[in-house]
Amino acid sequence: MLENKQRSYETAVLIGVITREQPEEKVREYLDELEFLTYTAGGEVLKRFVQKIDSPNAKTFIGSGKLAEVEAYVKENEVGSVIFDDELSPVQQRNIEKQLRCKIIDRTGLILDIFAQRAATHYARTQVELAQYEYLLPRLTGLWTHLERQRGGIGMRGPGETEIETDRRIVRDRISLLKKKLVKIDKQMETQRGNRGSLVRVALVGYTNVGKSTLMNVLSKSEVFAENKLFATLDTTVRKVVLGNLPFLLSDTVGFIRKLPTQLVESFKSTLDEVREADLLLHVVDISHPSFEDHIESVRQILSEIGSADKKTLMVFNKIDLYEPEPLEEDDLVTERTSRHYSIDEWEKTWMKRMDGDALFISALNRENLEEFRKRLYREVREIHVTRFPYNNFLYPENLDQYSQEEG
Ligand SMILES: Nc1nc2c(ncn2[C@@H]2O[C@H](COP(=O)(O)OP(=O)(O)OP(=O)(O)O)[C@@H](O)[C@H]2O)c(=O)[nH]1
Ligand SMILES: [Mg+2]
Repeated sequence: MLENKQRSYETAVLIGVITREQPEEKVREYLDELEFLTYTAGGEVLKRFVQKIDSPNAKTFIGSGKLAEVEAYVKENEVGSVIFDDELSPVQQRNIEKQLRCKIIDRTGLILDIFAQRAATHYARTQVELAQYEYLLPRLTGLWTHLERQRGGIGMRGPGETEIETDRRIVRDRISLLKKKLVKIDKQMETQRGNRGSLVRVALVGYTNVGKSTLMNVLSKSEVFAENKLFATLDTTVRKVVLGNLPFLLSDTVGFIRKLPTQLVESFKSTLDEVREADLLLHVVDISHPSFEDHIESVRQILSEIGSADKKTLMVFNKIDLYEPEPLEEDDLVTERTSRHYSIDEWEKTWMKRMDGDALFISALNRENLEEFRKRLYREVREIHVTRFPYNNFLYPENLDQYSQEEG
């Protein structure tokens, strides 16, 4: 479970539920994201099952009729895993597993699995391993009760309980060992960050796959790994960037996602410290994504969880090259015109207007509007820089243009 192994391709079905809080349209978007996560984890989705329920069934999450339907499909198509968009309780997971006889994975488990696959450095691996064990611990009881029932109580109860206690103890020991290891690495990282002096620090934050690493590469002319899968970046990369002759540090870090497992937020403490200690955040948004407003909300929520909600932030709306409003014919009087039909100009006049020039629209890939973005970033960094080094204020002109004129 804790190995960083390459998976071979695997078949999966997805399960989502429509409730009062999650209307059908939202569920469709959530399942789109879950399918992307599954693909990132090395799976192929054969089918989606959606059920409308008032509240989840305590024993099996979805109703028994729906579960029977899933069961028939799983048997017929030799499905490898059934993936739920919502978090399952250990009891639900066990019951469903017993009936379907294949792997049952929930959203948290899937995200942890991707993190495990992607963790490349010792540090990231330690962080993910800790999160995985914390996810596993409450589920150990469940696993054992399940076996106990299968084998019958008599004669099993004694050793059974000992065994589960032993398992739990091993996991707890491992957790505390990993925590100690992380404290040690965190200290080293802290020292490293301390050694960087008082240069202005800028951090790229945003939902996963929005183009943070691509923007980092464009700005710093470096080669950070970027690809069209989720969580391409797990480790933080820090680069020194010079705009005009103004130097600052830019960091690229792990992407956020809706319902990012709390175990991960905690164990990625040091990675997220980079964000916490930044002077300025660049919140990158994929404006071509239909749920980009929800993504902004998820990111803001995580930022406030790590105590960084009030930081100075520039909103960078990326992928404008891909942005396409939904078409609406002029003679179509039936369809209501919603934000899905907005052009980028119209978007700029919505709540984005209140951001007072703190919203920028770019394409990192096609290098569109990058000059404007650089200038805005320069102004922002300069402002922080001159409060820190007032005596060499004169070195940095108010406008980045003055450099290009000199250079030109
Ligand atoms: N069309 C288009 N694609 C872009 C743009 N910027 C980035 N991409 C693509 O979007 C995908 C994700 O880019 P990354 O830079 O890896 O995104 P990230 O935010 O670092 O993602 P994680 O590290 O996974 O959180 C890649 O396939 C990029 O080529 C853009 O402006 N336009
Ligand atoms: Mg990245």
